[in-house]
Amino acid sequence: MKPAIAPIGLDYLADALVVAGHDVRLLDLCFTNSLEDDIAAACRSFAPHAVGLTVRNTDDCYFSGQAFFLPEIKRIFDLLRQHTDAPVVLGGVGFSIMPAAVMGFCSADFGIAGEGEVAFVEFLNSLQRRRAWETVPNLLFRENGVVRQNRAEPVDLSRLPARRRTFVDNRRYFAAGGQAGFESKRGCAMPCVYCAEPMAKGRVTRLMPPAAVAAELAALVAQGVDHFHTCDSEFNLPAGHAREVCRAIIQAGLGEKVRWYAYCAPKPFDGEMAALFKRAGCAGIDFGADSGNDAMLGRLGRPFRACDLADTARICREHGLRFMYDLLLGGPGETRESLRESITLMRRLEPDCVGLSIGMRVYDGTAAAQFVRDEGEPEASPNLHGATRGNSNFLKPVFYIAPTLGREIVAIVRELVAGDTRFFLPEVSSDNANYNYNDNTALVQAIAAGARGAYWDILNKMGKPGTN
Ligand code: B12
Repeated sequence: MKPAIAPIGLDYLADALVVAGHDVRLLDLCFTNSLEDDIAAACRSFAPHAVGLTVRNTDDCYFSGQAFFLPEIKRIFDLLRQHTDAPVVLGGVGFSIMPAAVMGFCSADFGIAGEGEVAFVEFLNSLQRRRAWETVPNLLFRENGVVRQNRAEPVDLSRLPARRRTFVDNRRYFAAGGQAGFESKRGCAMPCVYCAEPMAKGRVTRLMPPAAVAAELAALVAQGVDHFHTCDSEFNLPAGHAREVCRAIIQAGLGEKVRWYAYCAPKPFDGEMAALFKRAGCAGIDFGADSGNDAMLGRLGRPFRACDLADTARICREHGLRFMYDLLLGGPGETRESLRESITLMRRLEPDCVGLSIGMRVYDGTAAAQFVRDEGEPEASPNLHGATRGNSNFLKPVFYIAPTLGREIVAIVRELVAGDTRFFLPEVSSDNANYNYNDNTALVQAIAAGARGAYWDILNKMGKPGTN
């Protein structure tokens, strides 16, 4: 994927494994020239007792891209199998959204769904001591050919070892990707009907101690990295913790040294929070707005309304925070009128830019998947687009678009946007300056030339949104 995003899941995992006494090597295939050579060399020189393989993304979740990455990941998995007899364990957020289906696709024997810090250590310990692994939390394994999944055990983040973040070459990723990630919590209890994150991260929110978040940022600053993006589902939920994290960053003297961007829910958000964000180095916010139509917001399970979006715009402007809205267009009940309402509201609120995602990526286990199945046989549904055949578990990218709009939605949205350059249109342009952050040439070039920060802000400053 380009720009290259550092695999912080592996950085965190490696720290936990080392503290537990394991000898760890990271084989980072992101910048490889030959998968086969690098895998063969690593298996030969290190001779691992186990291999963990992270699956961050199964696909790009982008209607006009529909890139599906699992075939390439399966190739990596197969190469590992060729070069080592050690068990290969799948993990990562993409894996954790649909663990049994990804295990099936890769013909894998083991997987760990959700957080790896405790479960992977327990799995390795049981291998080492030749104990049975059947009780390891979060583990998926095969029994008589059938995939079994153990209970999930949420990790108490305050008990994790300090995050030193030294396994990944964060400096190199920063040069190629223009930002690094950090987490302040895990889990999301929001009821958004389409979202897979509660399945992958759990519905119970668990918090990192604020001082530990600041210490992690300081460790990255020492590595020459000073632009960040939050890796929480929503940074401002719960609001009290977001404030505490900001205070810890300020107290650590980092507020002037770092610039960070956050995914935030439009509510709760107030002037006090915005002021703290700003003092702690926040450079911009991406609000998951989804729609400007209240009925659509209700159907999507969002607990705020269009008037709350107006508040976020005013507050961000008052506090000098750059901001954007992400819209998810085409969900159940969407009409030309609700589309018009959303685009008109965006124009009126004048954010720095607006991201347009067309079609709702359907994930098994979500309320949206249930809704799609209730409408009838998914394979025969005229409202599903993308991989509709032989994809009953929705593993391959498949998108729902409301029946009154269908594929015409792209043209309708383009017409409504009417050349307003603040909008990222949902299509791919000739120089690839689009809202898909996968394989985005314009972004890669801008970062190589020194641009840093959230991708929407980099594209925005280049004057790229909506130019296609
Ligand atoms: C922040 C974020 C971004 C930021 C990244 C900023 C940064 N510098 O890191 C930005 C905005 C750039 C981004 C972009 C994209 N993103 Co994004 N992103 C996220 C988000 C919110 C956090 C990811 C993260 O780092 N989490 C924190 C780490 C610590 O967690 P983790 O990786 O899951 O690792 C833990 C476990 O999974 C496990 N684990 C991990 N690896 C392994 C390996 C083994 C062996 C084991 C045992 C365990 C294990 O242990 C780790 C520690 O507990 C996730 C959703 C989420 N809540 O996680 C979406 C998410 C990963 N993104 C997603 C997508 C689709 C994208 C894009 C492709 C979108 C697009 N088309 O533009 C791009 C890709 C960009 C690129 N070039 O790589 C999807 C992937 C869905 C899927 N089906 O694969 C997600 C899940 C969002 C969603 N709900 O749809 N993203």
